[in-house]
Amino acid sequence: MKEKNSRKRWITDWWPNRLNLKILRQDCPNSNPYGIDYNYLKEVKTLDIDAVIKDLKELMRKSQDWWPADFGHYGPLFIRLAWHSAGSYRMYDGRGGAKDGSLRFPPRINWPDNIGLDKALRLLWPIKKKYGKKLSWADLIILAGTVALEDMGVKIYGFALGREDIFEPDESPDWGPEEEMLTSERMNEGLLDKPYAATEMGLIYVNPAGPGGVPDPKASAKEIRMSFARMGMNDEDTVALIAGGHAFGKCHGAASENKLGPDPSFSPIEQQGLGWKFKHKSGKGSDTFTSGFELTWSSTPTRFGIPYLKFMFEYEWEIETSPAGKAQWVAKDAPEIIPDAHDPNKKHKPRMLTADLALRYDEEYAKIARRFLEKPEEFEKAFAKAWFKLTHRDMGPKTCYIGKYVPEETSIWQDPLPEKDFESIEEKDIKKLKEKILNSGLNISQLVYTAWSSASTFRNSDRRGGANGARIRLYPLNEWEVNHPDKLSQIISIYERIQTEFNQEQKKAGYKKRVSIADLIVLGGCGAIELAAKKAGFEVNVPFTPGRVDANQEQIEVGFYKAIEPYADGFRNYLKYPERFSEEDIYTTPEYFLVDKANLLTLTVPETVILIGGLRVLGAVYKYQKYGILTNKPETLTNDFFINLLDMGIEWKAADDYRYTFDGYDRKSGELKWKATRTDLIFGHHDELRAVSEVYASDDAKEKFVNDFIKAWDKVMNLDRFDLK
Ligand code: HEB
Repeated sequence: MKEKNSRKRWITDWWPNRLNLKILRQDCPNSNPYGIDYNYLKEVKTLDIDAVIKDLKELMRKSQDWWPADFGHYGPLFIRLAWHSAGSYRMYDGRGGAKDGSLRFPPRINWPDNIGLDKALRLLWPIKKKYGKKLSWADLIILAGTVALEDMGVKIYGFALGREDIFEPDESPDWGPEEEMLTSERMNEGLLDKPYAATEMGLIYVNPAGPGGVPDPKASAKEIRMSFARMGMNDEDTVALIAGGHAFGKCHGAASENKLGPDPSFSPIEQQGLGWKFKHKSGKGSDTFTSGFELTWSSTPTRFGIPYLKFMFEYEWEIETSPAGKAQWVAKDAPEIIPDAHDPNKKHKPRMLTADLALRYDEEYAKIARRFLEKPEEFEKAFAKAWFKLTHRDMGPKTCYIGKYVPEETSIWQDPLPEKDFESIEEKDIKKLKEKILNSGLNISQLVYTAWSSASTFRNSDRRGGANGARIRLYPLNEWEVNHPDKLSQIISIYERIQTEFNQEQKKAGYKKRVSIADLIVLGGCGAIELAAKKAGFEVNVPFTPGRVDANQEQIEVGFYKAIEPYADGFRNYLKYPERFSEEDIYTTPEYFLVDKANLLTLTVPETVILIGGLRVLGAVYKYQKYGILTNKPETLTNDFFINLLDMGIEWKAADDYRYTFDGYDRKSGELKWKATRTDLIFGHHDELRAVSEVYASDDAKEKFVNDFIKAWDKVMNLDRFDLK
């Protein structure tokens, strides 16, 4: 069976090292059954959320025979569903998370950590069915978990709608190098490789049984701290989340894992997408296998409270083996005070996972946990707030939140911006300001590079960054190596001078129009491109939409922006560690990082090609080095990059030991003509990228090149303009 199914059929099976561009054509409009006119954000605004909440509360307490509810309440299962939907978020690339409902698809639906969540989704189906296009799975999953918390006694901090579903797997995240589930090859000297946050393949965060299955609570604490930090959670958030989450529900491990069927994708067709059929007695209710642990933490598993924390510190803990053979901890000398999930006449002792005991045996965690135990209101508040962050942190700025339960308060991780208390500049101001910028002594390369650097901090994965706010001028983005920290402040001070002049003029005249640095940075790029097009013989207008505001330093989440400093950016021909990638490992090559970045910028294959070709001839490359500037007329918007790249008169040779930089020689004269990196040459090497490059290198494409470049540029400049959408 295995052999038959492993037949090589796809191009990626035969040529696994070929750069895969698939992630640049995900979610194409024709895979969404609602069609291109469908606007989820508009639909969900008309949703009666209180009706959904009422339905959810009823559904949670109505046990279904096909999958009976533990303790008569599906709440704990729905909380775990929401947590596993949100919890795969990692801050380095903002991927994972809850915002698109991708938990419904492989790989996530098949992860061993998500066993049982296939059932949770099916339990919610009647509600999804009832509200159809007005309520996405992505929103429903988080709402279900949040309503479950409320129904079981948590005072909720807030909830926002606005997560739009995808209809195919999101293949953009690099989930790890391992070929087997529940293995780990991602740790180096005690640190997780970037961008991962989970310690093993197929886990949301850490192994519940301790690192590599070794039941050592202190070592588990270390893993938890590293792992949760990569989701942007500090110690207090982390303790609150774990103690709050495990106030509810139970672990399932009634019998040996040997009896567990395959995951949903590997399951037989008649199971209709449900996986992990458990061939032990009834296979459901008290005969369930989800994790292999068999325990309930709290004496009130469907009521929020502190029993979890109380028992943790009250009892001494002893290792035992679950019926499924996994190591877990039981409270020594404790009475049987824990209810059974299905038999009212049965009672159990308190039990814990190794990862739970991290909260007791790690000094820092224990301090927080003891404080929560003494001050339950503080605990509840911290939990509710951390839950809100967990479940909303990939949605972007508050302008993306919808519904009546959006909290008033603003959080730093929402990339807050000041209120716009002025009028935007108009056509005639734009013209004047553009001229001023072009006469300020800054050249085309600098203007384009700075605008691109500002706007391309955006990433669609968690909708953070972007040109609005002009964060690039604030710490720590102003110290990112790729942003030219030594030159950037001079450029910004020129913009500040222009800004002051304009705004003072306006003020004096009694007008309310103001211009932001954020707008000027983008405008400078647009003006420079118009000038470069003119030099190439084309009078064009580069669209510019004003209205951006400037963030202040207090609005910057410094730790986050420090952590996400880019180490590779093909659009600017930047690579921090050329020595670290290997041609053998496609997921570490500069060209892979380029595609990865293009995906975060929501670019298509043609847009990626055209932007590279344009940025290179404009000279907007890291440190304004020669790499990729395949033209004799730099700062002129020609299609020279493509013409010279595809020129058969040039022979390319590796110029360093890492094979990152290359020299292009004239075949006849042997003269060195060009310098380039892998992120340039990939456009001639890769068949699909070459096919698009050919279009733009053609004699009939000079004008098309200019127009298409401007269109793609405009798209990037406005990626974060949620205020306009
Ligand atoms: Fe949890 C459950 C682990 C965190 C919430 N968890 C569970 C389990 C396990 C775990 C193993 C069991 C599963 C079954 O079913 O069997 N967790 C864990 C870990 C961690 C966690 C390792 C890290 C440290 N959780 C968490 C959080 C939350 C949670 C954060 C939220 C907030 N969980 C939860 C719940 C549950 C669990 C609710 C129950 C479910 C039921 O009942 O169904």
